[in-house]
Amino acid sequence: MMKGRGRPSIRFSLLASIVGLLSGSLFLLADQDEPLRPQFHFSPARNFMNDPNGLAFFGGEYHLFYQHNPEGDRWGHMSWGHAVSRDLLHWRHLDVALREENGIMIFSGSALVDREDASGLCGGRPCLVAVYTGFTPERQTQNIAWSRDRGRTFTKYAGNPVLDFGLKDFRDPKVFWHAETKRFVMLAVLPDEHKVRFFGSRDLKRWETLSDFGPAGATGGVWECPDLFPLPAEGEPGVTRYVLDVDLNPGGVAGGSGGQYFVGTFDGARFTNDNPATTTLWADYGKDFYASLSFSDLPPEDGRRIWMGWMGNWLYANEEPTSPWRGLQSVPRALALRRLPEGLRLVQSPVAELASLRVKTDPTLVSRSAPLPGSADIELEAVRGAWSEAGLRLSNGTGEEVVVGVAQEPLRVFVDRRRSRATAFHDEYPGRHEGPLRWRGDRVTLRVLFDRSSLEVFANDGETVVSERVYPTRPLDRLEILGAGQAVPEPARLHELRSVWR
Ligand code: DQQ
Repeated sequence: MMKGRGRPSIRFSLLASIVGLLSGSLFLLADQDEPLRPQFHFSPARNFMNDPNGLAFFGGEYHLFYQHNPEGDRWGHMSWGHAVSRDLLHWRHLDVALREENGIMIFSGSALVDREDASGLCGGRPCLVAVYTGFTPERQTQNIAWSRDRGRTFTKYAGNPVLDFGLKDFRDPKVFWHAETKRFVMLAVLPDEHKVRFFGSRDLKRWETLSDFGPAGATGGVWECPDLFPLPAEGEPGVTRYVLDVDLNPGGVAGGSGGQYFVGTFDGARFTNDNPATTTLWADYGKDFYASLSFSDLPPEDGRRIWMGWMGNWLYANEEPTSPWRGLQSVPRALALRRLPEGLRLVQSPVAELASLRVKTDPTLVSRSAPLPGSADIELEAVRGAWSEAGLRLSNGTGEEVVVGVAQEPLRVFVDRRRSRATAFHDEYPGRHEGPLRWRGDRVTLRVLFDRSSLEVFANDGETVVSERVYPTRPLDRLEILGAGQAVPEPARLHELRSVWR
């Protein structure tokens, strides 16, 4: 019986691999079903992954490139892994797009569509151009590579590097087309100087220096992985501001790696901060959200700005207790600016496409406790009252538990993962991480995405986000509402989500 079942699946895998090879893209048919493997998030089939790179939409596909070690499950031999999706949820693994070569590693960067073949590298048709940092221990330079076959293969430009100041630290180029000044703009960081440097180019090959931004905000570690994009203010027609996103390691709000952003204006050459340089704005208050990058070239009719971040932290990224892979990307998040009492602030919400993974139309209503599926989207509200903590306890009957909730005085949203894993794997991992929150009337809302070893908490429709990995030794399969009936008067709504890997 067992034998009979095994054979067709082996045959099917073989056939699928051949089809994959023939179509010019080697994709792996992995089950991706290990106990800690998230089921609606992207993770590599095997080996190490960190930052998202080159996020772009081209030829009907979302492209996700990522920092990848094709040879091992720790950081090293950095290359760009590659996957594509048609819905931002189901990803198909493709072959490594850009490999370490001649002792030069491929560090983080971006990709964009060269629509008019301004680079002359596209053969007269729109093509995908990747812009990345070439790394050697002595030098970091910016480089380009082009693909005329929808990202399946890339050719490194013969004239690389396109930017080289002989600097040891100069990296993470983000490039976009700036229509008003009719040129490409690149931003890259001078990490130790806490500066973002802007460059302009008409052909992606020759770049002139435009301006510097920084130091400002948080400077407790090196600056990495910048991004810049315009965002409309919710409910304020005609009001748009630029968001400059800069990651910081260490010195993040929860310790180690973390993401901050600035709100301001950009005239095509210079970014001007709306806030004093002493203001620090955090993109996420959890310990596992870093190097976020937004998609380039989304269709104008889509109208969204969407980013993903690496759910990891350099304090323990190489020790995460998962196998045969390490590293996770966050759920794609749609971004907006919302006017809060303190000013315009970034808000994030999981892309609407996520709802298509709901197993049933109606949510399970959880009044006190319920079984917890491995992948779930949970919504609840807490009301002001005489209580100190309310929210959700996720547990597995072994004493391992994670608490996600709201605490009063001061009002905070938190994830407490101190008791989430019986066997220690790193001193920096256990902890309780929290972000500020405000009452909206007498209520706060929580939306919690749980995915086996991942938690993303969106409070008040994304005004405060807390992203954390958890590594229970047995699946967290029980859910309890803390403060049920009083602090949380209505049942929580739980949507079970189906796997994107099967
Ligand atoms: N990771 C890359 C660098 C970047 C850092 C190397 C951020 O390009 O600065 O893997 O996580």
